[in-house]
Amino acid sequence: MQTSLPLNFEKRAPQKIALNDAAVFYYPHFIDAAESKLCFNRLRDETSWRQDSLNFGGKTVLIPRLQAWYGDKDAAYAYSGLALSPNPWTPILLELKILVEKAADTHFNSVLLNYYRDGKDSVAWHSDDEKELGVNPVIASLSLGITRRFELRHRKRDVPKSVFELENGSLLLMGPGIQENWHHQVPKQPGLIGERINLTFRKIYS
Ligand SMILES: O=C(O)CCC(=O)C(=O)O
Ligand SMILES: [Mn+2]
Repeated sequence: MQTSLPLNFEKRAPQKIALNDAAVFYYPHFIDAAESKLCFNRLRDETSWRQDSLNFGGKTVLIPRLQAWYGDKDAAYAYSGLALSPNPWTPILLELKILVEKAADTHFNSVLLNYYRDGKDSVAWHSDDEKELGVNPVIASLSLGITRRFELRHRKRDVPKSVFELENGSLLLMGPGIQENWHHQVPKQPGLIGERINLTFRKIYS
């Protein structure tokens, strides 16, 4: 494949996130700072961002972030009630996909991009457990831009939340147990200035 970016894959030893019923690994410097900046700028400028909305009891509410869905033609996905058909892969997304596939040791056929314009943007509590992701999916979550808080809340047990920060250039690998046993969110951080793009690489079974 022809590469358009001199991506330097810093495959450092991942940190295991201490959860006894879920496999989650964090690579703090998966992509170095200079390349993360290049990727951020290209993704911000080249992505077909959508401002989607949801209908809550007859009221239309804007989703508090921009989103985009890319992938193989047959990777159709319904996310929060939205039927998204994928845009075709772009060169930079294909490069990033190959990098994260090496770390995750699996193949992905799609990626959901979220663009958080500032601390007022967020994603609410949810788990990525839609049936088209299969049982115990592996999801690889790449973060570019400012650091945002990531919170995990147990779905079944009354245990403390697990809270950590997703830094620029980091990769969070979410494996067996995490979607089944935990919800996650990126909470609003009012007053926080700075943009972030997150990419979650997924495998959709159609
Ligand atoms: O932005 C993030 O770190 C998480 C995004 C997320 O949970 C999702 O797209 O399902
Ligand atoms: Mn999610």
